[in-house]
Amino acid sequence: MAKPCILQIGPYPQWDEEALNAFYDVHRYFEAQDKGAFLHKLGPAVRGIATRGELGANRAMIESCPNLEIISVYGVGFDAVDLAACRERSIRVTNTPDVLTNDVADLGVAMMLCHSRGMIGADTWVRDGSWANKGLYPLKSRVWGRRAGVLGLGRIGFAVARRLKGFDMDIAYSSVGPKADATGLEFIADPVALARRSDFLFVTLAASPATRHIVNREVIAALGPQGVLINISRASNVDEEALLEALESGGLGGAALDVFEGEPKINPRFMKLDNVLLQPHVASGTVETRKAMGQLVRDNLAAHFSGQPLPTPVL
Ligand code: 8YV
Repeated sequence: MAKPCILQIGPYPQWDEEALNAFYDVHRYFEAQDKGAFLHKLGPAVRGIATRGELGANRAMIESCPNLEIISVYGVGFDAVDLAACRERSIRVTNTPDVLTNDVADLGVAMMLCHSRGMIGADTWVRDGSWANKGLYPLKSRVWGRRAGVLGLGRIGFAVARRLKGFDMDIAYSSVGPKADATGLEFIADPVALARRSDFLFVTLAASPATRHIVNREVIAALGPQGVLINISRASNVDEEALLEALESGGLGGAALDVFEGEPKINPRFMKLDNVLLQPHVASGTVETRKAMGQLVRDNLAAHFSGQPLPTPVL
């Protein structure tokens, strides 16, 4: 039987490319010079799309594949997939939850520590001879025992909170409602109130049109000149213009960010700030987790094309 035709939206690690190519007739969208012409020609043959969390699949792309059956997302976030377009044609959508939770939480907590203790600057202080020539590195702020807010207590938010308990932090959270199993965590529904009582505010909620700019000017002002915002979710959850203004004016103490509007081409204003820690969307970026994500992408495709239940369906 002919291999099903798959449209691959962005690159994967080599081990995933090889495994995908073994079972599918894979066409690399990201390498096409004229993407419109490429889709116009290939579209009718495409039965599946393999994409990444931040790349998704938009309506135009979905509409140019009239025989599309499934979109398999390498990532837990599926906000970049046009779900309405998928529902209209009963196109299945899958993601890769759970396997990345602990790595994403690890990076969020590492970003808090790195930012608060000035570890990047301290590394430079050693390398550029400042330690020998200028003396002691400037003192930084402690993390343990301080107040943390977790905006969005889903799988990743829970994993962050679990880790923060180990730093004896005073933890509160905001979510769609109070969670029965959030022992020891205070529920504060209003993001502004949550930010006001937080030294560190973690943004861990799944992005959707409803959460767009949930971290707005008011939330940022409530976090204040001593507060630090840590975003390991999606850029769309934060009003980036308001964030930049607050970071530039000192209205916000600092930010540690793994996600950006228009990434990977981020706003150059971030580069001029010394109160930010910038990461290139790597929260799930370990070999172990990425291998598990790639496997799950293929498991979902394999299940679909053999008529089995999907392991991790979104739609
Ligand atoms: C990316 C992510 O998919 O899980 C998500 O939603 O954004 C990430 O894991 C990853 O960077 C691969 O592109």
